[in-house]
Amino acid sequence: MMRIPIVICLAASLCFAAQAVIFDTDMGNDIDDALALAMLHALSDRGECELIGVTLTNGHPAAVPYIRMVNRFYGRADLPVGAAIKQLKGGSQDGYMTAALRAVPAPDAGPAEPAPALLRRLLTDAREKVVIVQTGFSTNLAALLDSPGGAALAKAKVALVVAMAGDFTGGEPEYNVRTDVASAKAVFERWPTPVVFSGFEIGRELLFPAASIERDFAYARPHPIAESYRAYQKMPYDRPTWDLTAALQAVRPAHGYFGLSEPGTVVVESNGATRFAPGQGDRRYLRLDPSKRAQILEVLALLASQPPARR
Ligand SMILES: [Ca+2]
Repeated sequence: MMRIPIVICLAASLCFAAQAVIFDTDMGNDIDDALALAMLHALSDRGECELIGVTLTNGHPAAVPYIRMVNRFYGRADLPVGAAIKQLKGGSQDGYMTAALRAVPAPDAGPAEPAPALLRRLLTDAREKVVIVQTGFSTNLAALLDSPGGAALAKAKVALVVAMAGDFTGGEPEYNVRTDVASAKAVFERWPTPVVFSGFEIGRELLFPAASIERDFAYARPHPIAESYRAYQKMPYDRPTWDLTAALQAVRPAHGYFGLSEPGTVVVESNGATRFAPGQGDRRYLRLDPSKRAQILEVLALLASQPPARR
């Protein structure tokens, strides 16, 4: 009589799989993508998620080697990386990648497969539904969505997309949207799963402290993320945490860091402005309670600076 529950518990613990996450990023255009990638490695080390791949929408040639270098630092040298399929105007910058690769050299692992092909493969192979954190342009998700069987695959294998995109208070065309308007329109209006947006107004109100870069990343020198941050702008500077907030919400949706809007639909205007309409639909956007600002910033800094478990 006593044995049965023990066996069930053992089986359950062996079967437990952390939430699989794909990070879709325009790494290199701004520094928050690098901090968000560090967070996803830390959250994977903690068993809170499993980062299963990184897909790029920045077509700069340093982007794939840079992601591989960071993955190697965090003990995941074999993590699949998908290359961007186009170089978008204003979206193919090298804000820090070459500088960081000089500081933290990594072996050249050769060419990477195209990002939409990797997305398709990861989703096809996934046993459970995957969460996609999209912190760049919508190019890859749109390419998957409009490929044969792509919409059905997304519906079957994606639980949620958390996208850093849009502006839900000011209405200005946000960078990730206006850099590839057609793809953003396709994904935000037609993607067949719920989408949660961390709009421009969220990360802008939560500035990553330069002091954390100097203090919390000192356990490794050189540290790829700290070297990237120092190369991106003249220190000291505090940078908005746009992409970090999307990663946090994707992996810890139940922690209540952010409020959520009512559900509705998002329309993308031809200039890249996003317009939210409450009602029918499964799009929501994050809301920030200013009294939680210090708590959220502390969590973001702790996770982004967490030493690798696997080195
Ligand atoms: Ca980004």
